[in-house]
Amino acid sequence: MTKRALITGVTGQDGAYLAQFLLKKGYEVHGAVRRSSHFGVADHRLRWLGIQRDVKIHDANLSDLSSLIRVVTEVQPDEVYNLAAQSFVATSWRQPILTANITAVGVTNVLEAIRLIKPDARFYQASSSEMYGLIQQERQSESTPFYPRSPYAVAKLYGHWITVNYRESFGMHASSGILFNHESPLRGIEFVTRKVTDGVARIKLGLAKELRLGNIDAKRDWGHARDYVQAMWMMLQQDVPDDYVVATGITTTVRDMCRIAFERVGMDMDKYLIIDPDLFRPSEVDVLLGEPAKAQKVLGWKAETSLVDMINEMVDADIARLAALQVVAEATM
Ligand code: G4F
Repeated sequence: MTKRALITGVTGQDGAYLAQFLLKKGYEVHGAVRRSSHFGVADHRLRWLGIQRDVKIHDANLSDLSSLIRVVTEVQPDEVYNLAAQSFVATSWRQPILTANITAVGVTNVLEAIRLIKPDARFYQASSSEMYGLIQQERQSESTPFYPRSPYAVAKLYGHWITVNYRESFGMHASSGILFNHESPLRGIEFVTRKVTDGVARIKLGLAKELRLGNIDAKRDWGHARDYVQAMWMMLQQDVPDDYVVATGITTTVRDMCRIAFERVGMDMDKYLIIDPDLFRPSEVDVLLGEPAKAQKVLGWKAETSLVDMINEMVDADIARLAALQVVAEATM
């Protein structure tokens, strides 16, 4: 029997990689997508991976329970992956209520739709290492206490605990993946790795003269999104639902990540990097470092891609993308 998966946030970085991974496994893949007047733009990641015709798109919104009930009724999924969120930390201070409605309460809406219509469906919640915030242990594992530092992290913490609660209250197969930062050429331009690789590519091609960043002393545990979506699927293949940290176990400063990107194109970072105080956050998560031992032991999962390989892949992709745009612009002049 062909398995059916429903992915909220299928047009995002993780949604696109997960859809590709599940299609390769023979799944029928459905995506719940918030209606937008920009859909031709919104599905660009599915197009990049060449799977836009293979994913069945449904119109739904995480803040509208009735739309989720309709989609779950139509799809009758075996597995539901809740990846949709207002996921940019910096925006969460400017739109805290929207962030709470989507990133926190939206999780309950998805869980309710499943509980009412297809209670045997397996559920994955995209939890976040941002929940550790002001870290309480040097390496963060499933048992490390949380201390969120942004409206986004507070909302994610709600989503995490409501997932645990539905598992314990209703016996649902609901798992939460506490994913540390994960990036790729499909990462949104607002996140620091992609901002850096796009910026370096622009400087290399003569399209920009500088790169402005905020707190480059922050440290993150960065892995590749393509590796991380596999852990999501592995969680839902377990007999018993549970929570898992997904990380590389290595932490690096934004400064050093940036240096790797400049080194890829043979340029000196110090000539182009400008620190902009406006890009600092009201409260910062200074350092994150994951302990992925449980995921490795129980799921057999391990991060495969090094930070250097990932940043090189991203810089190369941004150079290719921008060079192609330049060719089109010149041809139409
Ligand atoms: O790339 P970031 O915006 O990612 P952040 O805030 O760590 O959150 C990401 O990872 C989380 C998992 O831990 C996800 F839950 C979340 O949805 C998102 O995917 O920023 C990383 C660090 C921060 O410390 C930030 O202050 O980079 C620092 N930074 C310095 N200059 C910058 C910049 N971040 C951005 N976005 N832009 C800058 O110019």
